[in-house]
Amino acid sequence: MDAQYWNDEIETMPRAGLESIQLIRLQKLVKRMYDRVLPYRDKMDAIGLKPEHIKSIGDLRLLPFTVKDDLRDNYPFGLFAAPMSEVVRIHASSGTTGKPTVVGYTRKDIDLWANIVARSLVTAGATKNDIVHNAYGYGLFTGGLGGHYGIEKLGAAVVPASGGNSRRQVSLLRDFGSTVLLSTPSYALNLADAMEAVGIDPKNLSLRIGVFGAEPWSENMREEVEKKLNLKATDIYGLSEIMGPGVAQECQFSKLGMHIAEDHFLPEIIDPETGEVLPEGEEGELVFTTLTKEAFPLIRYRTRDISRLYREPCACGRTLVRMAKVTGRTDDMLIIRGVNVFPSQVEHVLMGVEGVEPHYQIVVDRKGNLDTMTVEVEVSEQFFSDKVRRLESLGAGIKKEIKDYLGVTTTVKLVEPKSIQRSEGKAARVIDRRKLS
Ligand code: DLL
Repeated sequence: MDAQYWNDEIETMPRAGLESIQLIRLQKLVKRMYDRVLPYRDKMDAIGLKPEHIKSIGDLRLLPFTVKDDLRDNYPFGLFAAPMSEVVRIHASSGTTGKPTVVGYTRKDIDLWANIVARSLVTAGATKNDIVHNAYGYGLFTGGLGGHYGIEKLGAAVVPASGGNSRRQVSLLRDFGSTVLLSTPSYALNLADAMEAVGIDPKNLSLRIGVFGAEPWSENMREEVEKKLNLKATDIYGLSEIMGPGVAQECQFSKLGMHIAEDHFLPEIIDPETGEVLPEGEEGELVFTTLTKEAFPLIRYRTRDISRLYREPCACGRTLVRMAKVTGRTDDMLIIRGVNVFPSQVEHVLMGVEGVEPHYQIVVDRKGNLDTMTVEVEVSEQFFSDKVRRLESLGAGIKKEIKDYLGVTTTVKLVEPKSIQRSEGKAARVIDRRKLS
């Protein structure tokens, strides 16, 4: 039988053992940062904190946070904790505003990352016998190369497809008999469209597992993707600042969340307003401390992602804490006439409606002093060609559902199939014209 775990000792370790490993690593990390990263040392000095004050995992909360602006202020390499002569790879995330976020890796970091992604793939149910089609973008984005090294480390065969040229990708999936697909969930849907366009039935492909992440996606979207691609869709989470893909991965048994590679990334959930650590199980902003990275370690990095942590035992036997599916970001919350709206909530409503396709966009604007929100969503071919009255009642139904669920009045625009711009990577769900003017 193929291994169920990549590293069973760590993945199933009793919590007390795991926590003592975390503490030793944390103490070493704090010392490394204090000695080598001047901006972080300044932050610690400003509150009179020395590395030797960290005596327990609970002392983590004494340490100052790191935020995105710290990275920008020290652009590009100012927070690196290793000399450039030891850095062998640089990635960057474009970000929507300002300078990109730049991250670096030593050879050991790259090896660690490959191991963690291999662990993710095994957690998703993949084995060395799989053929893995990697449609995450290759380049500065961490998805492509991060996935690539992990697939090779697992010993599976990697097809480095990157993003784009969906029809060709579909032929490759068919011809090579790929069994695992890595991509953003929105690009997976793109591939499903391309299959339909060229007349390939996913049932005739060999795909069995999807490892989808890099953007938020709802449970309803999972159902859509599973149905359209005839595979089991699992969620993978990560961010460049912490490492890239593989920070957490869903196992085959849990829809309660993704197992965090906690031996390397120590999670906390805080109140985004006050910065206080929240009680176990509560929803808030996810914060990570990297325990083992050399080139670009971070202490208490505020991800802005909203999630919660579960420590209950999992049916898969892993003792690693789980994080709930990310429901949004503290910075993607739209405030529409005073009502807080997360794009993921709109997606939740839309994906529950029959006749609606999983392609949508939220356009926010301001008329006079009033915010307006328009939800543009594609309807299925069959609905679109139907009587106008049926379309109207579909639109009115969606409007009512959104009003009931979110408490905000929207304009719903039903648009033709395939008219909303498709993504090759992360989907752009929101167009905020208020910011543009
Ligand atoms: O998106 C790394 C990655 C690549 C993860 C491939 C998974 C698969 P960044 O470009 O730095 O890194 O973007 C990180 O994307 O803070 C989240 O807001 C979002 N994100 C990543 N994974 C998920 C997920 C990569 N599974 C940002 N669910 C993060 C929801 C996700 N959001």
